[in-house]
Amino acid sequence: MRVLRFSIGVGAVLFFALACGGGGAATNAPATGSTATQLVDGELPVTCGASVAAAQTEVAIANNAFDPSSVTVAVGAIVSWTNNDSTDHTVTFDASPDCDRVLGGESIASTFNAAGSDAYHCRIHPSMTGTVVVQ
Ligand SMILES: [Cu+2]
Repeated sequence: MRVLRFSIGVGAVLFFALACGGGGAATNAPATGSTATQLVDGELPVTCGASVAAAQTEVAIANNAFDPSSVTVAVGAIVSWTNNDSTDHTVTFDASPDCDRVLGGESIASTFNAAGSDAYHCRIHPSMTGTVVVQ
């Protein structure tokens, strides 16, 4: 604490800030076993490029439509999209990111990092829309 005592006023403010910071960190510590729902700094609510095999929820793409058009998943869940059409489609989130093309006959998957409602569409066929509700 000697370093902080260059001025009584500044020292008191620093001491107050340190005391508050320590108390806040302790109170805000997540309960044991709970799932973290806060995004890491700079992390998007959706991350593209997850393992299709690891997906817990599957959305089919057929006849220029997402089926089902709305799914509800838990925070941290992986959702896959399988394109059963012969034409390409995209899974593009309205807010971001754009998870790019799903070639005909292929699959992609994304991870949902935060609670909320993530609307998406196909960039090539704007009438194709869907929503992932994350709880
Ligand atoms: Cu499309």
